[in-house]
Amino acid sequence: MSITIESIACWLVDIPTIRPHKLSMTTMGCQTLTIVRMTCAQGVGWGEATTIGGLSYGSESPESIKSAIETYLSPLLCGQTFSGVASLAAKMNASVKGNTFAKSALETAFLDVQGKMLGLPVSALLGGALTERLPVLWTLASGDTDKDIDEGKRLLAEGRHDTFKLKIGARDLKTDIRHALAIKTALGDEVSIRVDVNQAWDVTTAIKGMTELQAGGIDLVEQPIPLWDQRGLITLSQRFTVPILADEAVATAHDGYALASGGFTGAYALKIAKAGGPVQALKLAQVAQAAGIALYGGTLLEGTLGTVASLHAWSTVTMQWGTEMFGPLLLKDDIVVRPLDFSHGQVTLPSGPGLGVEIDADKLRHYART
Ligand code: MUC
Ligand code: MG
Repeated sequence: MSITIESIACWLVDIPTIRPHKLSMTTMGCQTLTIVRMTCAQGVGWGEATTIGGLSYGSESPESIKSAIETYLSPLLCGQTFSGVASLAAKMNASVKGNTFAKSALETAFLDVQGKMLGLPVSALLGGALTERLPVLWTLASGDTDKDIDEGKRLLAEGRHDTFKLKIGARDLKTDIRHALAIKTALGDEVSIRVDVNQAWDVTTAIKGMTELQAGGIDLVEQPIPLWDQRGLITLSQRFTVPILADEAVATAHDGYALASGGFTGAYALKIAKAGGPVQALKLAQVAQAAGIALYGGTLLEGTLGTVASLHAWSTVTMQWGTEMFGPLLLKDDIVVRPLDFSHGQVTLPSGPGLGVEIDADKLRHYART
């Protein structure tokens, strides 16, 4: 049952987005996927580590992820035999601090090998899927209110999504509130609208902003203040009835425990890259469940490979706030043979051993940086 890692290859894959995607800290016109192929004595597995806007979102860039893997993690792991993800994570954590994005790609690739070897989907290795179809919202983030309304109406009419997230925080508060409430009014009462501020406000601005968003019927406010301000996030969560979704503030089970024991109420956004892989992300889910905090399946706008790795994990827990695993739909192309099935506000978890994803070697070659 043990797996011996023989070699690890890594590529930076640049894929344009279907339109500019505007967040509080950057506007994306292209997404860079860091793709990993792990060759083991027992078979080959694939993983992905993806962030947003170079170093503008998190502390690892696509280039630093590749460098951490090639310079430190690959020499550490190659030639070694592991009984499972626990010993793999222990080995990585003993010699490499942080770098959870890089570790996430490697944990994913290892799970892919293990699943293929055992003839089981990765979800089965993580406890077993509760569902094969997971809810998926869409983010309206063209940077223009009218364009966002048109896009939202089109996706509703097509039946593709019924829940939307808006990216705010780049502009002044009044403009952002006008933008969010105009979209809420245009799309109607039945449609759930959430906002993600990506840490752009201070507590004073958040109190003003959340008062108006709550009165205007916004359903969820994601990471309104900086990730370091745990006390502020707890206070806001207790002051408003509109719930707070902690994202950047909760990467690991330790963060989840600190916020919950401090009195936070609301929900946690799980992301495999923040935690160091699908198994590590589920440790945060367990802390949330123990504390009565709701869950949400988060993305860093990964391609199909990273999205599917997340879906296998998310399928094993109840996501009270659904998921945002729409990354592949924001990309003009991908590096897989079969795209995911997105329809009726949901995505289907691939079946088959491992991740259940087949890599298109020609597309990988075409989009990989040289
Ligand atoms: C984030 O902060 O949640 C998820 C969806 C989206 O549009 O951006 C990401 C990042
Ligand atoms: Mg977020």
